[in-house]
Amino acid sequence: MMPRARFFLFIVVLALAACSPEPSALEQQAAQATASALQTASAPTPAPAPTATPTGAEVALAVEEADVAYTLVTGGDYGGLVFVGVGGEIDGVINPTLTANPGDTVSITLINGDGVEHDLAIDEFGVSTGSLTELNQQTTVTFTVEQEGEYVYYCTIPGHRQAGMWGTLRVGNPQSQAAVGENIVHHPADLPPPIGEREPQMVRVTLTTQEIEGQLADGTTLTYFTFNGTVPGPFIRVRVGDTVELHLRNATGNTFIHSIDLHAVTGPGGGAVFTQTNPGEETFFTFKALNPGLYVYHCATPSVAHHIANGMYGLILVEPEGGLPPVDREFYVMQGEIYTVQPFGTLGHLDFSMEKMLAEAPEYFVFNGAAGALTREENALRAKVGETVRIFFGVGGPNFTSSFHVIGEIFDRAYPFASLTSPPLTDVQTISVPPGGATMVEFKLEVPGRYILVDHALSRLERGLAGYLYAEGEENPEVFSGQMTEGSGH
Ligand SMILES: [Cu+2]
Repeated sequence: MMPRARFFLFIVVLALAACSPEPSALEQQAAQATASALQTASAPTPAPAPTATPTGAEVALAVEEADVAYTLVTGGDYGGLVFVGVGGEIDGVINPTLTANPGDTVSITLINGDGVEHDLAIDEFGVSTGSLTELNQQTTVTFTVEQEGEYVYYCTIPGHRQAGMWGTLRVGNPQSQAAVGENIVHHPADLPPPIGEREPQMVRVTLTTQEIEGQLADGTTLTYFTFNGTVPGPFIRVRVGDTVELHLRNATGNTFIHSIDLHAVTGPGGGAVFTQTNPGEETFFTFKALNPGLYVYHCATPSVAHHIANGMYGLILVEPEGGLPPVDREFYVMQGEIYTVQPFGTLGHLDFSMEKMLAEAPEYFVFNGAAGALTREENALRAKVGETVRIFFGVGGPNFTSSFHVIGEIFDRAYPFASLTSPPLTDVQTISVPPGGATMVEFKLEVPGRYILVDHALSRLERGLAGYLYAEGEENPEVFSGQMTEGSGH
């Protein structure tokens, strides 16, 4: 269950909740702010509260009854888009981590320290201070925390959170909630070598569907459905004219029926009609690969979107006669969404949410199965300056189109919809890839450094969707140079 505040109140404080014997500059500023607030009596617009407007006595009671009380000032002496702690252990700390125990009543007083419009919200508790627009204006929110976890407090004014106005409210010892699962990330460099020149032949492919408690994020697990234990499943590579005998095993001990629909197949259901497979059983069918291209495959057992969202997708490449032009590096990346009952960032085992899937409101977006999977040292894409790179990119979905982009690079060649028999587009920044679709992009690395794979619908970056491509080699100042200043970097 999502943690919920039992209640919250909007109040203007009459006194500072946090004090130390020697008042700091920030505390003095806060005291002035209090006086100012009393003089002008300019109470901020209250958000809907479960109770009537509190009286002065109720306000005093709420602060007094708070088990923990914190004061934050926006910007303050430090300037910039940050919260700064006032008083006690957080005095002067930028975006301090606030702590509380489960069951505590927490009060947070927010002071406008820079005269710029700000607020403070914590989504999981329904907490919002409302806008503070004037210098020294202040307000206090009081709420109760129940479930252990780490929650983000932030300013909801557009751009402010991204610029740094956020911090953590830690309730209890959330690490005790952390869960460890299996690594389900398909390594982006793990794909078979090119086929190139050969005659068509018979190819046997065996896939095993596995239901796995896998690592979705640090401390967070999910019951994945997979082909061969990874997301995406194996990269299947055949040649046009090949006849493929595809075997599907559903691992013993699984709970669900699984199947496979390959978009490279000509025939009803793409194979799904022959492969609805019970746990512990095996099915097979054969198909002739008539059309070259890069195709998505996925489980096609109802609810199909559920099976896809939980990880059941992959790519099959049908090489054209003579193969693809040679490149130095090939990579395999797929995008998907994950729908969980618990909000993004919750530790522990997360449950699949049918409701959020039907509403198309995912909590996570992932490349190769897990939040930030391809930003990790062990999974990042790696190449050298001077090399040509090819990315086979597909969208499992089930629902969201990707605006695939590599920050800092331009696709020299992009194959829209992964049509490999049409001439590629050249010099492309971003390519649209629909669910159940794919693309092939190629580029040469001219400049060393870290490039970032994204969906340029960049809100998804904050829900786990990013990958790194490292290019090693000599600097190339003719193409790219500049002076690094403090705070720059990407
Ligand atoms: Cu399935």
